[in-house]
Order: sequence, then C-alpha cells, then structure tokens
Amino acid sequence: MRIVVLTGAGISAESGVPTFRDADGLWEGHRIEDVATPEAYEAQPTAVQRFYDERRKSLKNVEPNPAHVALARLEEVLGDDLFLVTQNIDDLHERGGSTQVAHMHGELLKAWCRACDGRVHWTGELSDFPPCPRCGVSELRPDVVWFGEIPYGMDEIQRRLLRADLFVSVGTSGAVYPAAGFVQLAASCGAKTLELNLEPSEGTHFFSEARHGRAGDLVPVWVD
Ligand code: BV8
Repeated sequence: MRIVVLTGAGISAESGVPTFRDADGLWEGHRIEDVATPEAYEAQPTAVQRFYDERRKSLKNVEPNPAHVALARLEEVLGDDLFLVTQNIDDLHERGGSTQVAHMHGELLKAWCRACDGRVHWTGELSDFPPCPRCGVSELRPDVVWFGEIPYGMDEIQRRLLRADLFVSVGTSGAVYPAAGFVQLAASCGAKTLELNLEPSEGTHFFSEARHGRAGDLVPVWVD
C-alpha cells in the first residue's frame, strides 16, 4: 500500500505552533502574504528576517504531539511506501521520529546564502545579517519558500501522487497551491483520499472520506 501524507499547520497546532488561519490569518501579527514574499524581503529585509527569527526561536518552546509520533510509527511500518510531505517549516515531524520528510516550503532551521547558493543548518538569528559560514558573504536568508517561489521537490511529489493508493491530508486548509491541488492529482490516478482536519477544508469535496477533529486524536486512530 503506497501512501502519501500531506501535512499543514493544523498538525502542529496542538504543539502550540499558531496556524495561519486560526490567528485570523496572522502570524506573529503579520499577514503571511505580506511577509512571506520576495518583494517583502527586498522592501524590508530586517522586518522579514525578524519575523522568521521569532518563529525559529519559538521552536524551542514546542514539542511534537501524538499526531507527529503516529506518523513516525507509520514510517517504521511502511518504510519507503510512505511519502510524508509537509507545508510546515517547523521540525516537529523530525522530532516526533520521522526520518523521511519532504519540506516542500522549506525549513525554519535552514538558511540559504544567495551569494554561494549554499544551504546551512541555522538555529540563531538572521536579522543581524551574519556572514555565510561557507563563503563569508552576508547574504543569508531563511531557506523558506515564499509566495511566488517554486516549492521544493515538486517532481518527486508528483511522481509519488501519481502512484499513490491512498492520499491523506492532515491539518491543512487547502488554501495554498500547489499543495491544495494534490488531492485532485492523486484521485485522478485512482487513489483513495482521506481528509483529517479540525473542520472541512476548502477542498473537502475532493476527498472520498473526511474525518473532522483534532489531529492529535484522529491521526493515531487512523494509523493504528
Ligand atoms: C507557486 C512558507 C508556482 C512560508 C508558505 C491564485 C490561485 C491559485 C494559486 C495562486 C493564486 N495566486 C497565487 C497563487 C500561488 C500561491 C498561492 O497558492 N497563493 C494562495 C494565497 C492563493 N502559491 C505559491 O506562490 C506557491 N508557489 O505556486 O509556484 C509553481 C507551482 C508548482 C510548480 C512550479 C511552480 C508557494 C506557496 C508557498 C508559500 N509559503 N509557507 C512561511 O511559513 O512563512 S505557505 C504557508 O501558508 C504554509 O506553508 C501553508 O502552506 C499555508 C498555510 O496553510 P495551512 O498549512 O493549511 O495552514 P492554515 O492555517 O491555512 O490551515 C490550518 C488548518 O488546520 C485549518 O484547516 C484548521 O481548521 C486546521 N486545524 C487547526 N487546528 C487543528 C487543525 N486540524 C487538525 N487538528 C488541529 N488541532
């Protein structure tokens, strides 16, 4: 059984990571579309860096929840027949035990140097524009996919969706593309589709089954 699981901010909500929607579309007081764009970064680089510095720092205060742990258990059972792709930029899947995680929107704990195109693990701040440890130039930005930028790993994601027997979406509103279109692609190739979400998402009608509730309750039950 080949399974693709897509997760969104809702899987981290019970860990204390605010979701994009529940805070009325605000993250740390900003509209995500106003700060998660290359244009915003060009216009106000320090403010955008600080927005991510705050979120990177807050990772220290959150822990994986039973939904993350259950997906790690599923990976132990299925191995490479499970493909976990997340829109989240936190590290809670990894800290919950998952070892194969496709971060299609990048990662808070990585920085990307625009001078040498290198990617480095980064836990500190970037708003003081530190030098890149690889090339020494101060061109480090968050290694995060902004609106208008191309998500990571799309070829592999599409390959997995085309061969999936089951597509499961956990904790996502279905508001952001191309992730919001994955269910249709999987279904068009014959996969069963299941939505596990607090409430019906914008794309709930594309799913063959939907269960509504908290991810920390729904995912362990589904996995077991
Ligand atoms: C691209 C990183 C081309 C940054 C993010 C018009 C129409 C269609 C598309 C577009 C359009 N105009 C522009 C576009 C494209 C655009 C887009 O989709 N815009 C939207 C606003 C319409 N997309 C892009 O630009 C993407 N790039 O398209 O490139 C391309 C495409 C393919 C191939 C080649 C080229 C890039 C988008 C990436 C943006 N970066 N994140 C950061 O994090 O700061 S997006 C960011 O917001 C998240 O990563 C996530 O994707 C999104 C938030 O969505 P969710 O994760 O779903 O979170 P949300 O809060 O919305 O929902 C949470 C859900 O959980 C809710 O349903 C809630 O009920 C539920 N929930 C809450 N608590 C719980 C729970 N569920 C269970 N248990 C709980 N306890």
